Amino acid sequence: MKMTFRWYGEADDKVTLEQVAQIPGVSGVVGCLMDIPAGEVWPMDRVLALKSQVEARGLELEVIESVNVCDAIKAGTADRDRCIENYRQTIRNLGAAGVKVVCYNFMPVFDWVKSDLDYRLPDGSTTLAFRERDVPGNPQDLLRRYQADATYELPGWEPDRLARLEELFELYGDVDEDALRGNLVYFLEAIMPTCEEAGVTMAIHPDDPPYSVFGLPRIMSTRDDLDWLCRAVPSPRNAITLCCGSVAERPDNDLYAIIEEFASRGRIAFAHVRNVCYLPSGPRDFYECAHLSSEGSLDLWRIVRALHDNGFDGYIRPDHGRMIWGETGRPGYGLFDRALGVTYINGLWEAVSKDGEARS
Ligand code: DNO
Repeated sequence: MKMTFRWYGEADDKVTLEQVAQIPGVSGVVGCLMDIPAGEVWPMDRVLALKSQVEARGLELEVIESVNVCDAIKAGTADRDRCIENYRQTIRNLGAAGVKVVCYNFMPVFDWVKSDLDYRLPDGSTTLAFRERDVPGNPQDLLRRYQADATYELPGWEPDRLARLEELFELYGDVDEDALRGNLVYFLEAIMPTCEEAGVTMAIHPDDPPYSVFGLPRIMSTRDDLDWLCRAVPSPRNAITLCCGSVAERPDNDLYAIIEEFASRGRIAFAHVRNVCYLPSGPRDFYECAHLSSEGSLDLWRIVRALHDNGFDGYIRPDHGRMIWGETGRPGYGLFDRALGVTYINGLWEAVSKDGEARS
């Protein structure tokens, strides 16, 4: 297991590489090039510049989150083959720079959806939350809310792309779940030979939340969806980002069983480890609490044990943190609470590994 920390780049992150390097037990950053539009090639010189910046701090750049898949590929429009060719070139460039895992998602139009970016907890910290009754019926309203709240561009909510929201919804007009599945398989089959040559594993992020929002199809929400994907494209380069929060946002998903199954099948390349706290206001309502089990609804010890005991040897990162100790920045991605998350997860990992050794 390698512990990593998501970092958006010098121009896009308040957190510095020096700060990341000072968190104990972090081997590398999960990097990205925020300014390259989905569908375009990540130029080799930019990738190498990022790599040397990260390595100069003694960190590795082995995971990228995300190389976003453009809407032409997701919706299967005439332009998709050109975009897929660009995606292939990006994979070659990343592989040549030593990147091992690329996280991506296949959610139409929006990436994650939350109703609140600064839900206030009794201790004064703020966090992301999802309260169904507070998600506006019109996605434009949600977009406006996000734009008013956020000083930093939110991942997956690129303003230039979302300025064309109506056009995007039209693009997906005829795309139902089956068509979306077909487009995902088309994309993966086209890039797998390149991934195999470049030594890069694609790790799909589950839907967040794991059900349809705004009437758009979603196909990576349940255990059966993950199983379907692994069978449809059997290459070991086709894998999963097991995002505990996203999976558990749907209480009928058996998170621990899903981790056990897909870790033992060798299909989890990357794990986003976090807790959520279900809210009594609705069956799907929750907020993102501190990582500690006692703070929320998930058992982080069981999560870490399920990964460890089923042979997981990929990358972990702590997931969204609260804003604590007066910190401001990109919602979910401050330094302090995520650093606490790293330390806690590393502690659990040490405990389960040493327990395992002591037993054997
Ligand atoms: C949110 C993240 C997602 C994730 C993408 C992967 O904070 O978990 O934006 O990075 O879905 O493509």
